[in-house]
Amino acid sequence: MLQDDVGRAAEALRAASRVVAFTGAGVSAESGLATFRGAGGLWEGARVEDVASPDAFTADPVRVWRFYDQRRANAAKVRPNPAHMVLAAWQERFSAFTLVTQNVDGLHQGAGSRGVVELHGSLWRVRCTGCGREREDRTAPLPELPPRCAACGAIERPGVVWFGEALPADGIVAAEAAVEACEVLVVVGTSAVVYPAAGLVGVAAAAGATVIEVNPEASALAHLAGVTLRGPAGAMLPQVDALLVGG
Ligand code: BV8
Ligand code: ZN
Repeated sequence: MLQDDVGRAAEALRAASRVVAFTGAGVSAESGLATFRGAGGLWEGARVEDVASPDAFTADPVRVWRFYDQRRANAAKVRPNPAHMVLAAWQERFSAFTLVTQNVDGLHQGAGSRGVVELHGSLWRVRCTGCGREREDRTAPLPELPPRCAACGAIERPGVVWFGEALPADGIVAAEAAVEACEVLVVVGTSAVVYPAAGLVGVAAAAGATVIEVNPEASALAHLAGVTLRGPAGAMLPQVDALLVGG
């Protein structure tokens, strides 16, 4: 029964001092942002994997930028939901709390989370394909596509990690260290099919952590979860938090 699961999740968390949260697109669903695979993962009839790739960008930078400009405009219009708020509050609740996200929407930071490990980069960062200069840019929509580097004039790309690209080394090292040391890993709103990010769940489980899955559906790694909260994060996480606050 769900209430028992919420109680078991709270019990595991109450006993923990080192906690990691690992999130995917589902944590932003209740803010109004589409997920990748729930929404059929299609954009203009193409699979996201086909648009979010270096080859697609080389072939047609404007088409890829239209995809990201649309997502930036969508993300600029929405606000963090209660799931983001609880995860931000948990940085004070546990002596060691690390938030690792696959998301690029910046909503965790909008909720007050600090030191977020963004494994797949950010919609709000732009990088020059010529000189590599990286900058923060919150303009939505962008005045011209593709944007051009003020320093060298080359076209700029979204500061995200595309399929076939390496994840930021510092991010993956920090994430692996955190999941290896944690007592509880809370996996929120991810289908857990994209690697190497999804590999973090197996690392935590192998290191003996209790894995809590928060997802209305079973992810590909649901079998690793010791506790399952089969519901939307915006409802589930506040229920767990209420039991933590209640002591
Ligand atoms: C790399 C950034 C090598 C851009 C993204 C075959 C097998 C295994 C791996 C591979 C393979 N073939 C290729 C690979 C590698 C590939 C990969 O894993 N492919 C998958 C598709 C099989 N990985 C890569 O290419 C990675 N790079 O391997 O490089 C390398 C190494 C060294 C040197 C050079 C190269 C790069 C992966 C990163 C790709 N970039 N995004 C952008 O966002 O535009 S990935 C993309 O998927 C997003 O970042 C997203 O976050 C991520 C994962 O998706 P989810 O977040 O899980 O979202 P999804 O829609 O899938 O699921 C949503 C979930 O939420 C669902 O479960 C749903 O039930 C749930 N939900 C819905 N509502 C709610 C909810 N949960 C809670 N509450 C709710 N209300
Ligand atoms: Zn440049």
